Amino acid sequence: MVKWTDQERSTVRAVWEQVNIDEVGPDAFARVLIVYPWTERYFGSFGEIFTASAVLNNAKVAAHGRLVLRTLDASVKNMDNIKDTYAALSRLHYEKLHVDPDNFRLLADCITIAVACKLRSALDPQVQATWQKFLSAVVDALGSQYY
Ligand code: HNI
Repeated sequence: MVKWTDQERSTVRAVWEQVNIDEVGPDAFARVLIVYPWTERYFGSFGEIFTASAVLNNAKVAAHGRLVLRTLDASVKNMDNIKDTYAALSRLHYEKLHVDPDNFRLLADCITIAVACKLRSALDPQVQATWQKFLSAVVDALGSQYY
């Protein structure tokens, strides 16, 4: 289990309070599809997502980005039990969606970049380090049911 200091807990909460899910979710998810185009292969049902502008204008991409970010709320509220919080989601991505777990880290990095674009100097290096420790715990939890 990941250990958190009080300072880390309050930093993660403070970052999360400033995250607008409706902006950061679509931005982060569009980034992962554009920057790492092989991730498009999992989203055959989303229609045309083969150019950057198609990705940025696709309503299903935006909706999925919001959905992914909303899911993060559960782990911000449950920092001592992130693994259990995501156990079912990990199984779904492994057994049904067959998502390569390396992609979780790529999306986590795109979430950090999207957050940085919004928070700017408030995401100073120390805050970024704590935020990325949190997302690493999420990434580990999402990979925890892969065998
Ligand atoms: Ni992911 C569906 C959460 C990363 C591919 N994903 C979901 C759902 C949630 C979710 C919630 C909806 C589940 C349901 O229908 O019950 N995904 C998350 C989270 C992360 C993540 C929290 C990382 C932070 N998913 C990824 C990545 C990929 C991915 C990196 C592939 C590159 N996810 C999918 C696919 C689906 C999905 C594919 C099904 C989409 C659909 O609607 O068809």
